[in-house]
Amino acid sequence: MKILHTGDIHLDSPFAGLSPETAKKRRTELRATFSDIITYARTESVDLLLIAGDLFDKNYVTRDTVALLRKEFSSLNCPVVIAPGNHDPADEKSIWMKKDIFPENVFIFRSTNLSSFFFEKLNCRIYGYAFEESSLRTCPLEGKAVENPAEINILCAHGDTASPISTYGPLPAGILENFGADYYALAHIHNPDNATAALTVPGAYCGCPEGRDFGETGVKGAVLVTLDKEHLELERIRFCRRIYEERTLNADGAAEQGEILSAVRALIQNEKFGDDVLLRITLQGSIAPEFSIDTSALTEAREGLFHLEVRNATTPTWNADVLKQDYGMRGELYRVLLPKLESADSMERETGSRALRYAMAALAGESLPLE
Ligand SMILES: [Mn+2]
Repeated sequence: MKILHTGDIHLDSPFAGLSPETAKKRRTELRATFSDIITYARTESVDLLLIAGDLFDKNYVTRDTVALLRKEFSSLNCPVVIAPGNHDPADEKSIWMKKDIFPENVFIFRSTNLSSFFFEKLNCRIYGYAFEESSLRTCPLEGKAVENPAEINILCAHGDTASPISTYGPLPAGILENFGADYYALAHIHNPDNATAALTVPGAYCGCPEGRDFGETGVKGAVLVTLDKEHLELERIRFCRRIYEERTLNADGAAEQGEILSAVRALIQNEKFGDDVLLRITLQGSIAPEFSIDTSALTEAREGLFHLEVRNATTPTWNADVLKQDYGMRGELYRVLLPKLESADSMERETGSRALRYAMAALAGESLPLE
């Protein structure tokens, strides 16, 4: 049988950090990506669609989104199983508790207690549970095992394998192993590769189908699972329309805006980034203190990209002799910090130079990322 395993879709996400127009565009694209997932499930004739939580970003859902879900789920010939997560918990007010919203092929877990749906034609039982609020401190699988090992047993759940004391539905390895499912369809960790590789049971984190900020870089999608009692095959399918990428650029010794602009352009060209990319470039290295980089002007190198932002994390190089004789604010700062800068204690020297970097950046109207 074939299963499409998705989750962490976060419909109606705010896409903070983008301009209001771009954010609106991204919200529309995210819906289109969700529709692509449904279309894929239909055209590939999957037997089951699993949504392992966080279908919505917040537990209030726009009318358009509800209409979209009804339309898309109705278009499928297969069951859809949903296990609400920490962002869209099954509390009393949630859409999950309303009657007559979803078509008959949609099966929803509504309690933190483990339960299951059995699909006879597939000889397959889907176990799962719901978050009932934005946190879940216990593991609903604890002390449990599948009822009938002869069936194909699958867990569809939102949870955290990273820590046994997680407040997002801890899923300790031992408990998963003892449960004995043939596949664990998990969601919650948006960058799924490491968490999936660390699993000691057959399963995967699906990851989010669209990155939503620079914490969610790289290609995103869902997992196509082909399985029977003896075989399990996983394939990651790309669904994302856009990709977040981060790069650093060494601006050491740069003396003018044009140099940095060229370097930014070259980086974009070398990486062959296209209009599906949202790129953040962080400038590093030391530059002359009198040169103040205009990061917003650098975004003119954006052409061809969907979005470009440049962060300035360079540090100014100071000429101590000049600073000593500077009777302005910079020189005064230097003289105040001098005992620290020349201290025999290396910690003191470090504190002094860090204070000087921040202060110099502040005087230049820039902010340095906190160290
Ligand atoms: Mn999520």
